[in-house]
Amino acid sequence: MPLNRRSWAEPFKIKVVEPLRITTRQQREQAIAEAGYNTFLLKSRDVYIDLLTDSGTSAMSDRQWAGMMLGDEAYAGSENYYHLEDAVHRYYGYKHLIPTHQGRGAEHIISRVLIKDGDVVPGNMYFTTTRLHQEMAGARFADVIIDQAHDPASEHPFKGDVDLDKLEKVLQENPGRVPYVSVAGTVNMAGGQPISLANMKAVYALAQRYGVRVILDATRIAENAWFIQQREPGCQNRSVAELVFELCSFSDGCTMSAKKDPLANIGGFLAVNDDEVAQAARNLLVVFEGLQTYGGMAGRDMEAVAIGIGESVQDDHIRARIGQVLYLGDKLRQWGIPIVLPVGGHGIFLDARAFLPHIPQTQYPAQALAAALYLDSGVRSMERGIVSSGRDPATGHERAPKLELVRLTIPRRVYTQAHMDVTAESVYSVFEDRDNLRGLRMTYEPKMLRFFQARFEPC
Ligand code: PM9
Repeated sequence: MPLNRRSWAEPFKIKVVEPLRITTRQQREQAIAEAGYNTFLLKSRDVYIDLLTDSGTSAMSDRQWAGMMLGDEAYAGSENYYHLEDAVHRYYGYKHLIPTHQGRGAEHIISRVLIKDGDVVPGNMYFTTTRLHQEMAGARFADVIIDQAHDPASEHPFKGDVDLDKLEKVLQENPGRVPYVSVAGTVNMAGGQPISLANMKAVYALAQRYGVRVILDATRIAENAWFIQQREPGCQNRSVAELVFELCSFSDGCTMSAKKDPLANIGGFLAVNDDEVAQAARNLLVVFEGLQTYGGMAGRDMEAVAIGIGESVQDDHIRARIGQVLYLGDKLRQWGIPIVLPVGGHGIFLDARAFLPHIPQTQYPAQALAAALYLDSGVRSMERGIVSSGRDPATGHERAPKLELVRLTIPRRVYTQAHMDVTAESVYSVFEDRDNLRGLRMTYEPKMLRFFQARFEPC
């Protein structure tokens, strides 16, 4: 029989390996109980396949490792800072680079520079650290993402799009009180869903009409560009690098966690075009992060980020990276497991409401599902629902998001197709046993970003 199938494979081969430890069910029962049923509190040595996050967990390339040996650890004016500045100019196009230790360092600085008490920041769905820094600087976040983003079953191709009517309403109702529009590429909390190029352009034009800046969260912008190449009419023959550059051109600056797209284990930056904003940001940088030419990074880390940025926008890389996520998603979908559709860029998001309809949101179904998956196989995932959403600072009430999700996040260039198979089989096995799962009660609740350290026990 003629074989007309053509598979894709990763555009790399493996040079260094790290052994994994497989635990028994009994060991996992003890580990998750000691961790207060919070996967963030597990020890990594008790985890088999770690899908907690794609943040800082990438495998670096041989070129990045070689670059680390060229770290210029000068306090001021490190050579690697200038390499990173070149990469930021070349691939994203912004004028000023303000290096930070990671993404939230950049969010802290830009929020303090631009936000005044009582301001409103509209954005395409919140992200935990981004919104918290906006709130701590005195603003209220207003969600202006399209409604489909809140529906796990909607197959809209660009669920990260901003609803322009919602945005215009916020701009009209709050004259002089909107410091910037906060736009994210591949919206994390919506399931890694992209914003279209046309929408990004329209948001920028609308914001400009009101004299308001646009600040892009460029953390996963290369993944966003790949979806545009695949789905947006007229973009099929454009490279991911070109699309990334154009997306950034519809903003006045960006925050970046270099731990995601740029394939580094630590690092981040703020990049802006405005000279005065850059100056104010550098003034705060030296107080909270470090000198203007290293922020929070060692020279060697800046080099790894500079090289990683170039690798992150290569079409072959992104095709394989998202291809692996799609592979896992297809398997789960074929088996009837409820996941957020379409499959996003950095992971599979299980729809815990549909998975565990008998557990009310007040008993943290996504948190319970993440714990159950760990118990089944040692696969570590993350809650992205009511626990992550936290409490409204004005009322003190829990914010109950429509999306109650468990994220299986795929680190870049780390796991193989076989790891995806093992993961899918474990999800299936938990799905079969779903009627026996119980909810959780919170026994310790930290004040801020509670999902990182909260503790639970079974109801
Ligand atoms: N994201 C993630 O696992 C790391 C920890 S928060 C649970 O998804 C966006 C879109 C992110 C993000 C981090 C940050 C902050 C900003 N924007 O972690 O501070 O996904 O480098 O970046 C995490 P840093």
